Amino acid sequence: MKKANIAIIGMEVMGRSLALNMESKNYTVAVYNRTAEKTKAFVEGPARGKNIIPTYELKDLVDSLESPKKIMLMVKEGQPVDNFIEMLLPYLKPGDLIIDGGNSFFKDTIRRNKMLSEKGILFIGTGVSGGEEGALKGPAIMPGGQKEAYRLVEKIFRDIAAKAYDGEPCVDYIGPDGAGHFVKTIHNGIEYGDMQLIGEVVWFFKNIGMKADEIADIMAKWNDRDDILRSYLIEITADSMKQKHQGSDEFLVDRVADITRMKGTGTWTVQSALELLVPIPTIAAAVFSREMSQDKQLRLAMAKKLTIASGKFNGDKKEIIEIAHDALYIAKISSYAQGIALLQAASKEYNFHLNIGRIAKIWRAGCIIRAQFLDEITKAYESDPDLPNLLAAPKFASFVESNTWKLAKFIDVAHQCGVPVLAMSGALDYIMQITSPVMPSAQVSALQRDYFGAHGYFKIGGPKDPELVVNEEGKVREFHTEWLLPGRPEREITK
Ligand code: NBP
Repeated sequence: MKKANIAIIGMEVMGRSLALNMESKNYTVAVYNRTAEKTKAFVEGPARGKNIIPTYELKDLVDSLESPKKIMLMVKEGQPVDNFIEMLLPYLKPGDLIIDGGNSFFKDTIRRNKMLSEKGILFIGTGVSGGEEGALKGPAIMPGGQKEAYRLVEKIFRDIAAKAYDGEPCVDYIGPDGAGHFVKTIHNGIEYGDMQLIGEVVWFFKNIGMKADEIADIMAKWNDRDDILRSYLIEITADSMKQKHQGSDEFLVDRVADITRMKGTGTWTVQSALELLVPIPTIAAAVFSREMSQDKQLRLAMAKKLTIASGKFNGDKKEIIEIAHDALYIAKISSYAQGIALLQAASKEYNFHLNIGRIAKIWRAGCIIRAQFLDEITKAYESDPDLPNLLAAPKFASFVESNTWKLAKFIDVAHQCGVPVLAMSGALDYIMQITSPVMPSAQVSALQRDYFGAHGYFKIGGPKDPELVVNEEGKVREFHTEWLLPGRPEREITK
């Protein structure tokens, strides 16, 4: 019997779709699932007559494979991944490869990679983005692990990956051990930001009296424009807003509860940002907004206790729609700038050697954040790999410089109309903070910390000189005021 080229463990939507995708590209795929009925249903259903080999024992699964063995796990992240690795080990030889294609926590991937490397087993932790349809027709794939491990699956991954408009497969070697899963996590964090920003604009439109189909038309027009907002998420917003509630004339969106659930990746993005000291206010606002959305009972109760006064919109509707477009445009740049800054910090901390331009290329098709705009990010980092921040890329900087007032205006009008826009506000304040040579809030809090805790402070040259005061060797000088002593003398702290 012909040996299989690759095995997939986990016959839920992702595993099944990937198996069919691989088979359609002429690979023979062996499959296995903990619950045997799912394997059976798959091979007797959508996989019937295809080069897909069902197995019901892990030993049989491994035996059915050509060497070196390549086994891809598409199971729930966490303990199930460790369990399968443990159960597979007795059947594997040095040089064989395990691939974890689920949404695993990147630190687990680093740990698993180390443990398996010590046994000579290769390990790839890869992000696979695009949901069921992506997995079936072409996902964006973000593999991290040993380079020689990637070489074993490079052809398969390139064959099954989504193809961008220029024909390039949306897959590339990301970096060592946890790099792939980290990048997938931040991809999802950015996706949270995109979804929240669009949600805030849509809700604002609804609040100024627009109907769902009217909003759908605006979104469709924005998607047709040849600019930054043309993206899958705008496209599906337009499409889904038109959907009617079954059996009635109401729009489905007006009957869907305001509760957005989430899995791990958004939270992991924010946790990483906290750990690496990288501000990501828009993405964090998206996670916090989902948390608030889930506390429906609290919000229902609070609405009865407290009414926040809000005005009616009486401005020019056409004008505010244009302002909202550019506001969303800028907020999106800000949000991606935050996500990329986090990728860069992690790259340094974990030696991932991430190439931002190439990562943006992978995201151009197949995944949820796929968008034309990603091409601009690639171009920005190709022409200047040392960009201090995405916002500094000339194309984005010039737009942001002349249009940020629109984001401020949008936020102002939304607040006046009683529409919370946490992510939009985070996007604006991020731009304002990152371009402030002097952050007034920080000056005040530095002084407070020294007052109550003798924590010390640095100095700047003066009201018109924001540069730090340094000594002759170029080292930043640190000071403390003796707040409790008469005359409050200042002394320099030497360490
Ligand atoms: P699920 O995330 O729903 O996982 C189902 C699979 O995990 C089944 O094969 C199930 O076996 C197995 N499993 C579970 Br649950 N607990 C197990 C345990 N204790 N021991 C062994 N196996 C266990 O499937 P999915 O939605 O296809 O996603 C697969 C992976 O891909 C996940 O990590 C997910 O986060 C990631 N992902 C999903 C999507 C998506 O759109 N769904 C997109 C991108 C990435 P059973 O059948 O015996 O219960």
